[in-house]
Amino acid sequence: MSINILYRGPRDRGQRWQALFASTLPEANWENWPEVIDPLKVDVLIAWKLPRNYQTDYPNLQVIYSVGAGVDQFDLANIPEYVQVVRMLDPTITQMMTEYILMAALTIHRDTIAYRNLQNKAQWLALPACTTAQRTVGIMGMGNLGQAAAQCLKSNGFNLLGWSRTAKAIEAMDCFHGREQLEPFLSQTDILICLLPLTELTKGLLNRDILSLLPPNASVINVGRGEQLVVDDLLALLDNGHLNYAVLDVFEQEPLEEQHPLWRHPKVLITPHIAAVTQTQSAGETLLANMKQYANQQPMTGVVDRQRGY
Ligand code: NDP
Ligand code: OXD
Repeated sequence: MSINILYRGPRDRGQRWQALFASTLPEANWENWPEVIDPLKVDVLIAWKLPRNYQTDYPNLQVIYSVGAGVDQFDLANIPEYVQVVRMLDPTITQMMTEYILMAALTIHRDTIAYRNLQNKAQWLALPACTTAQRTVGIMGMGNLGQAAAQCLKSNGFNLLGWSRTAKAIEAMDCFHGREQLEPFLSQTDILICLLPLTELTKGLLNRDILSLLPPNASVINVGRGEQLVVDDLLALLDNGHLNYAVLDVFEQEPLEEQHPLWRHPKVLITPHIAAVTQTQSAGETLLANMKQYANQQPMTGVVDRQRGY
């Protein structure tokens, strides 16, 4: 069947994807927002942020496609149930996230933040060290990205634990699930990684009570969403010595305001939401494969479960 795609986002990306579709999926008509010839014909909207009045402007919309892996930037409750919400399940996003997590875990494991502080004071001081086999990494969110990160960390010698909503059996690691298994998961975790989607259940999850269940000198990596971590609680636990380091890529308010105490905290490494950045070529191919499925009336990959919210 023919499909009418409307893309909203950086123009150069839109033009590259338009050219890719023109050469490989001619039954797709591609338009770059806000230039729309017939709004009634739009059936697929591809965007990170949706245009303000999209429900009324494009009343025949069937698919909303996120250019990223997350969909929390959409107000899911206001998207009609019959509209399929799809997220970008792209191997390059997985690879970049895995690289970032390895970098962050090794930064913590080898005390890079402390050595940077010592270097700033020209101080030669060797800190106690251990091997990755003596360090346990706990991953919250054992989905697409969490499982890939676990494999990579495992191959670098770390002990691995996972925590998810439903039970999982994954080779060579212990998996926990649900609120009732959060305590045994956290109490054995030296480096906690948050890779959860943002939902009503995960908002504010990493608060003082939960983070206090980590053993003394544990550290936190947040690559999920800023709203999952209560920053004041994290700062309190870093300052009272319970937690060692934090590597943070996502924040409740982005960009992080200039005066925020996190920027200059000696136990914190900040990156500006770059753990995994959608790459135009690879994401274009992923999108194309999924749109072919849609045009052939086959199920697409990455369709969000509206009840779960991810
Ligand atoms: P998936 O949907 O594949 O996996 C989500 C995982 O989280 C699943 O294991 C799920 O459990 C678990 N989960 C969800 N809700 C809960 C809950 N209430 N309690 C316990 N576990 C829960 O997502 P991805 O791995 O693809 O992506 C995860 C998130 O990473 C994205 O939503 C996004 O927020 C973030 N992200 C950040 C990026 C960055 O640059 N910082 C880049 C890309 C993504 P179950 O398996 O049981 O369903
Ligand atoms: C994503 C992100 O969800 O970049 O893809 O955070």
